[in-house]
Amino acid sequence: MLIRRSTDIIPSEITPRALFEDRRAFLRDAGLFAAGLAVTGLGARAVQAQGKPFAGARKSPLSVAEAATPFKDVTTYNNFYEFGTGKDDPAERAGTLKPRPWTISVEGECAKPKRWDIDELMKLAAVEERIYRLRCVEGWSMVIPWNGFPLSELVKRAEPNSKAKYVEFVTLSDEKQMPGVRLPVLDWPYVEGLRMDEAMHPLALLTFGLYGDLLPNQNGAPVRIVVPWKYGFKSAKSIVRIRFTETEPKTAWNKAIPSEYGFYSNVNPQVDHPRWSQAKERRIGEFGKRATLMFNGYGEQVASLYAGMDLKKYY
Ligand SMILES: Nc1nc2c(c(=O)[nH]1)N[C@H]1C(S)=C(S)[C@@H](COP(=O)(O)O)O[C@H]1N2
Ligand SMILES: [Mo]
Repeated sequence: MLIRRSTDIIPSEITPRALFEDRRAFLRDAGLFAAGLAVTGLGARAVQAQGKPFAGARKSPLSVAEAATPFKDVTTYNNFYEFGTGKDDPAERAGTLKPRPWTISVEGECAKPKRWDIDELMKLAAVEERIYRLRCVEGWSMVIPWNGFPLSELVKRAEPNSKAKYVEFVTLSDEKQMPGVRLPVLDWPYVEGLRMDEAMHPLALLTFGLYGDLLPNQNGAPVRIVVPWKYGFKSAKSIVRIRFTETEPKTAWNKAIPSEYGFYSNVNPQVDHPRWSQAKERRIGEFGKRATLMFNGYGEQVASLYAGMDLKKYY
């Protein structure tokens, strides 16, 4: 997204990556083999308890039946500007983020505000495996097996009042842990938001993990949201505050470039970004392009949220 001219946009970064896929597949299989040996030595449950807290998570029927993007790509090709604007910056630099101890404050227009400890919050509801498409506004996509539970579970506990029309999400902004926030790339902290009915939609996921394990720092540890029918930037990482508001939250990308990034930011192949088409996307790890789907393919579930709205105006 950025502050980048359209001539700078990517494919050169992506194509060579695909050439490494074979080697990655080999390394992955080798990893599975090693895990197999560990199971014999320690017992499956011990291995699971040691490394992968969500390995046994219930598989959600809301998952897509598409091949997941390799773990390596999911965890090394990231946008997390608090750690720099390069795709490999987050994986290289997010080691300074400390995901424990961590609290997340739920506040604003509600009867039961509360500061949650992350480990207490993770036990609030059953963590599922949800395999979702993620479509970045830049024109690439992935398929990611997330671990989390519906955001609505947390929202309900707070008992939002009748003034609560929107939900705001705020990311940590600490220059000791996040070198990128020393630069005025965005007006930190990173802020995102949803309308209340969007936040209550069963697809909106409060996310603690991916691929059965706790979220890697670069993917937004220890807790983020994932809103699969919207462009990826709506899915704020490493959040410390959730606030119910009467007015539409001022989101970071909308403040930075309002003509390019609206509040809604639903994936929409018919509404182009001012600097490029949104009709197609490149699935990371694949050659060629695929058609981008309305609402990222979740139209059957979410289109009714926007009935009667002009989606060119509310981009
Ligand atoms: N706090 C914060 N959240 C963020 C971002 C960011 O820069 N900062 N980038 C967004 C963008 S543009 C995308 S595409 C997704 C990428 O998520 P992933 O790296 O887990 O695939 O995170 C989103 N959440
Ligand atoms: Mo993105």
